Amino acid sequence: MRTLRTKVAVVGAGPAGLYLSHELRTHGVESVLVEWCSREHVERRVRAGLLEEGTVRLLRGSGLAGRLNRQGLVHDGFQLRFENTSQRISTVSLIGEPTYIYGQQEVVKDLLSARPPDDGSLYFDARDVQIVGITGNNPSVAFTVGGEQVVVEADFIAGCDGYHGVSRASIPAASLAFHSRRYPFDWIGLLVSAAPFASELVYSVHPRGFALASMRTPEVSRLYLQTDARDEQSNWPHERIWDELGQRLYLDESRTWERGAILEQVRVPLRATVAEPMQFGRLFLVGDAAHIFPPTAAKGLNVALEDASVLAHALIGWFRRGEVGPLEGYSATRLRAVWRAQDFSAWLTWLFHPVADATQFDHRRRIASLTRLAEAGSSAVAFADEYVGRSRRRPPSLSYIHELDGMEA
Ligand code: RFL
Ligand code: PHB
Repeated sequence: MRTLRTKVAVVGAGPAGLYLSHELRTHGVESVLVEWCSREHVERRVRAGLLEEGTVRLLRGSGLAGRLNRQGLVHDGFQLRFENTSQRISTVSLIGEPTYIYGQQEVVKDLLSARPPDDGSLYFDARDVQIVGITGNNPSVAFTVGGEQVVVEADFIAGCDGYHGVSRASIPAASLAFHSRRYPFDWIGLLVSAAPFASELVYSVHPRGFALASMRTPEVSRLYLQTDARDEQSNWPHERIWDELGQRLYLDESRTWERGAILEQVRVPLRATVAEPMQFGRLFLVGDAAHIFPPTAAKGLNVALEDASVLAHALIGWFRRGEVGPLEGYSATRLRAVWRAQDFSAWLTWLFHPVADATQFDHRRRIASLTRLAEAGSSAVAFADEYVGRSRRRPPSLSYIHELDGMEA
């Protein structure tokens, strides 16, 4: 058995864990990262693609954006299609901020290549990962790798191990509120070797269901299609997916659309979860380990990196300057941002996805809401603020009424 000692043990080498340990190392705080998959798997996992301005700023500020600056696609806005029309919503015109397209696995590759090679602080292929002693001052992460038992003792543990990880499960159920909502639809997601459907993202709301035409590079498309959660995947042969995408994207019959080879196909259940609080003893939950968003508003990766940045700087403050406040405030600070993003994601999910038993009333109301967004008024400005994530970066400015006494009836 091998025992190591570090300041922060990080569980999970997704974007949150990798970014957290990168920031810690840059500021002189050592950490050890433990991941149960292989490096190749982690680098190849295709997931998010849309980065908010705040995320790009974080990556630039950490010296991680060389390739992102060269290869990332900057989008001033997107198309919103409904009722056979296409409206352009320009977030740059509305609030002065673009969004960026750059694959999550590229962010992961950039984070991995920024690490010093083989310095012994990163373990892939870890088995039987366990978190021990989070209520004491010496928590640890135990695992086996290549048949050897390893124990990493630390001052703190960062649980960055996603929705299915061990971190959240290590917190006693009585100390954690776990909120969840399963939406009644899934997405079928395709990664396709073909030029993007349009130069910007197309969100399309059709009575047959929602479709999204996104992209990864000028040569690779990312396409999504709403399906009922109970609908068997075997009901969706490729031909039907392509036909349905064409109809839902209001594809002009005169236009030929390069279908391209399907490189990967996934089924994404739409769900939302929040674990409250995001800290228990010496364990902090970060990213998908603490919260999942339905992918509609593309918040998961952006909020995960924001969590990692806030926690990194709270830990740096603790180790370098003895600051207690930011670490104690981590959970409350992040939950405010998390619920804000959940609220927007839920609202957008219901707006974009017709349910199976929708009535004409529901349909007309949905069109009225979409029209309001397309009108470039205050609704569109508020929408753009949430879509690019700017609203989460503003400090809260509510004037709370703490006392009900003395209020007029
Ligand atoms: P991750 O990426 O899940 O990483 C967790 C890591 O922990 C490892 N792990 C363990 N390691 C050790 N021991 C254990 N017991 C472990 N259990 C798990 C895992 O192998 C993995 O390496 O979580 P993280 O870092 O918090 O990052 C979150 C993002 O991955 C996620 O929120 C986004 O992908 C969500 N998402 C999107 N977010 C956006 O901001 N913009 C988007 O455009 C966007 N599109 C999407 C998405 C998610 C999607 N899917 C597949 C759910 C589109 C889709 C289709
Ligand atoms: C994606 O490209 O994966 C993507 C883009 C925008 C979204 C959701 C997913 O709103």
